[in-house]
Amino acid sequence: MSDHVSDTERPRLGVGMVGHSFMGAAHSQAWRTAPHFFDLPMRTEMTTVAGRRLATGQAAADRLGWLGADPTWQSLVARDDVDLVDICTPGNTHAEIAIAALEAGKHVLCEKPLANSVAEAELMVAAADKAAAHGVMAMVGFTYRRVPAVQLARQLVAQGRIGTVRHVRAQYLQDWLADEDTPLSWRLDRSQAGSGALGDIGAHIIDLTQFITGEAIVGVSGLLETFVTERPVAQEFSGLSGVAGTERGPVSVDDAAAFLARFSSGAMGVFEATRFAGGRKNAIRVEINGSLGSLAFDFEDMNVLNFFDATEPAAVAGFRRIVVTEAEHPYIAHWWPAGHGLGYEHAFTHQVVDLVGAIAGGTPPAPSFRDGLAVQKVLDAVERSASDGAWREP
Ligand code: SOE
Repeated sequence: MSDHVSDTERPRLGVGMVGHSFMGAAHSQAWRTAPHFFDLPMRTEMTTVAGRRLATGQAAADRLGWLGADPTWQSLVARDDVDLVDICTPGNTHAEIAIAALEAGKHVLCEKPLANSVAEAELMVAAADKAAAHGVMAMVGFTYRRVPAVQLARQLVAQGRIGTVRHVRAQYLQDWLADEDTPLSWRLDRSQAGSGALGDIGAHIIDLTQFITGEAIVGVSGLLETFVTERPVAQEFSGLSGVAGTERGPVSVDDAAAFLARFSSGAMGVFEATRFAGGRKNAIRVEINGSLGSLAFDFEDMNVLNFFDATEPAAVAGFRRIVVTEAEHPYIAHWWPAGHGLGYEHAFTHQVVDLVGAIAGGTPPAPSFRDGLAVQKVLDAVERSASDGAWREP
C-alpha cells in the first residue's frame, strides 16, 4: 500500500462482525486485504467478532484475523470501540441486529437478502434513514455488483453502447442440493432463510440486472418448486456442505425459482435461480440485448465481459470477449498486471473499499437499504405470483 496519508491522520474505524461462517470468512478476508491493496481513507481495525457461542467466536477470531470475540451480538454492538457492524448471519436476524446497531450510531454492512420479509426491510430502511441524518451509513451486501466485468457492463449500458434494452436474461445456477442426501442447513429453513433459491441467489440476479440496466422490475409472474421435501438433519454443517445424521427433517423453502419480469422501460426479463443445476457451481449469467448491441456475463468466467456491437459492419461484427483485467477497468489498477485475473473474494474487498470510502466522504453508499428493500419487494411479488398464478407488482 502506498502511504499517502499517515496512520495518525486517518480516522480509526473499528469493525465488529456478527456471524463467522462462510460469509463471515469472505468478509474477514476483505477487511484483512483491503488496507493492503487500496489507500483507505480510514484506519480499519478488525476489532471483534460474535457468533452463537463465545468459544467458537474466539476460535473464529483467531482463524480469521480479528483482535477478539464478544459473547453476544448485543455486547458487540454496545462497544465504544466498534464503529461499524458487519452482519453475516441468517436473514431472520438481520433486522434486529441492523436496527439495534443503527440506533446505537454504528454504520452497518448487512448481507443479502436484506431481510426475510418486506415488513422487516421497511423497518430497516426507516432505521437507516433516521441514522443517515446523523451521518451513519447503511449498505446491503450485493457483492457481485463489484465484479469489474459487471461494473463495465453497467458503464456500457449507461453510455448507450447497447441502445434501448429489450431483453434481460438472468440465471443463477448452483448444484449443491442436487444430491438428495445433502443435509439440511439454515438455508433450507424458511424461518431462518425467508425463502430458498429465490432469496439466496435469485436476489443477486434481481439486484444485478437492476444495477446493470439502471431500471426497476415493475411486474413478475413466478414459479417456485421444492424437488426434495425432506433431507437428513446435519450433524455438522460448514459452508454449503455438511455431515448427514440418521434423523430426517422437512425442507421448508423453494429449491428453484423461475419468473418472467417487466422492467420500467418496458424491457422483458426471464429469470431462473436453482441449486439443482447439475455441474453448475456458481454460474451467474446475465445477458442483455439492446437495440444497438448485447452484453453477456458469466461468473464462472468472471474476468470476461462479452460485448456485441450491432453498429459494426455485419461482415466483422460478432461477440467480442473483453478480458476485464486492464488498469483502465474498475478496481483493477490496485491488483495485478493485465491478464492475471481476479476471483470470488475480490468483490468482497471492493465492497469494503467502497463502504469505507463512503463513510469517510460522508456520501451514502450503494446498494443502500432502500435498494435492498426494492429487491425484497420483487422476491415477495414472485412468491405471491407463484402461489396464486397471477401477474404481480413489487
Ligand atoms: C449460497 O447459495 C451462496 O453462498 C449465497 O448465499 C451467496 O450469496 C453467493 O455468493 C454464493 O452462494
